[in-house]
Amino acid sequence: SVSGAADLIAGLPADFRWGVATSAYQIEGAIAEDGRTPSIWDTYCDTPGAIDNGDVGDVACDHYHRMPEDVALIKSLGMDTYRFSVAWPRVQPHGKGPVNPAGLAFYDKLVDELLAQGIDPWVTLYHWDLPQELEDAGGWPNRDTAYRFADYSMMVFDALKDRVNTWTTLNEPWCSAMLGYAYGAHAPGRREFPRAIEAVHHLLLGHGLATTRMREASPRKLDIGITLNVATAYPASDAAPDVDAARRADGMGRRIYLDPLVHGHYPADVVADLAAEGAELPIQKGDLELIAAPIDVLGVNYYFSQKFSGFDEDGKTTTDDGLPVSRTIPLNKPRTAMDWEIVPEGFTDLLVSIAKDYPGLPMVITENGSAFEDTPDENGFVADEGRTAYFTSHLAAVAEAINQGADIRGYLAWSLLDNFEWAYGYVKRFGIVRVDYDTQVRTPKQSALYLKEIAERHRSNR
Ligand code: GBH
Repeated sequence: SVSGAADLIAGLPADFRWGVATSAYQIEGAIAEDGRTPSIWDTYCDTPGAIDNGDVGDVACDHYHRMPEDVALIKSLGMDTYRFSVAWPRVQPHGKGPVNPAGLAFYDKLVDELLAQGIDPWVTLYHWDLPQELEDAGGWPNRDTAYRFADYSMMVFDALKDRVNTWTTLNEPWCSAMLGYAYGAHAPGRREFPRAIEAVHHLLLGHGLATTRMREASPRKLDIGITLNVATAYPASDAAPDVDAARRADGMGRRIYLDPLVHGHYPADVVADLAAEGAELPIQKGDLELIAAPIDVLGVNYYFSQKFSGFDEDGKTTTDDGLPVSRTIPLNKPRTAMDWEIVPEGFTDLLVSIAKDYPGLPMVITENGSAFEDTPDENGFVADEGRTAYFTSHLAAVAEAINQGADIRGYLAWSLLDNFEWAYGYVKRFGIVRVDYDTQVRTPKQSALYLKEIAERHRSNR
């Protein structure tokens, strides 16, 4: 129900954006068409045991062939913004060298289709699908990848800058670096902690190089930024080891990105923590100036928050390796199908803390959403109460953060469609629109109708 929506939207700015987000590999399919080469995710999907159910991205939502229908769907849901990502292996198949016009043409048509429907296109240049050839050359731990990313970014930018006003360089560099190179949970599946820290720096360097070059080539004032996955790290108690565990989690999750982006230096406490683990950020002269190139918008992706303890189950504060213990403690909240706790107050606390620590940085929520076990009726309709309630409580959390002074300019729901949920395959569904993977039929869920109504009420109020 939309009762309470009036309160919710009353405090939102008049020009607040409403939209939906997706990413290329999660929806496009068509992995070998029009000159596209494999990305690290194609390779990872072929690794036995990597993806639940043995799922792969070969077809996904078949968006590559159904793009106009999907744009019409976005329009029908009353959304004014669509955030999508561009697949690097389509645009520049070898990760270096010439542009592939056939691959670029898809995004050219997508932008035109969006503009024809009155939807503002928001381009993310990198949402995790590194060309496999660049991984073979070392991937993000290799400094050269940052320069390759900037070159690729300019190919997309030059083609679309006449029509696209809002640009995100990277989606969630934490995931690329840590899930990909430290924890082996995402492509390319490596477990090499010191290399992952090198990846962190090279991702940020790639962002800085691309931002600087795009800015120089901007035909007019464009909004350029980066999207981070960030959360609130609560200490389990006031005890010093718990407070320190929360500090370390916040350092590796939030400040290691935002401090260099906004203040031009890495946080000293995080650098010291990394040194204790035998890892170092491979900073060269001039890197930090590039990374701190001014951005116009910070994209915030929020799913949940966690509580951290510095004590293990036996009350010890040091591991066998001599490192401080870091353990997550349940907040005892209801959970989604991802087993993630539902923590809307962590969203408010996060947004308020960013506004305080990094003043003057406008934010847009570039992803927020949840997976639940969906049960379609005979028409494919899903009355997704859980997902709808999640949107309500998290929109209220955004409104509360604005009320407390945070500068938040919009909200993009994750995701338009059920899609390839990375290592979880197709089992976990984040869509506000159901996808029947046998027929590719799309059916808006209750949560989509709810967001549509909220957006329309907000628009008619202004
Ligand atoms: C987003 O990532 C992605 O941008 C999007 O593609 C994806 O579909 C969506 O979320 C839903 O998963 O327990 O150590 O992993 C969010 C990734 C998930 C990263 C939660 C941080 C918690 C820490 N985030 N994760 S850990």
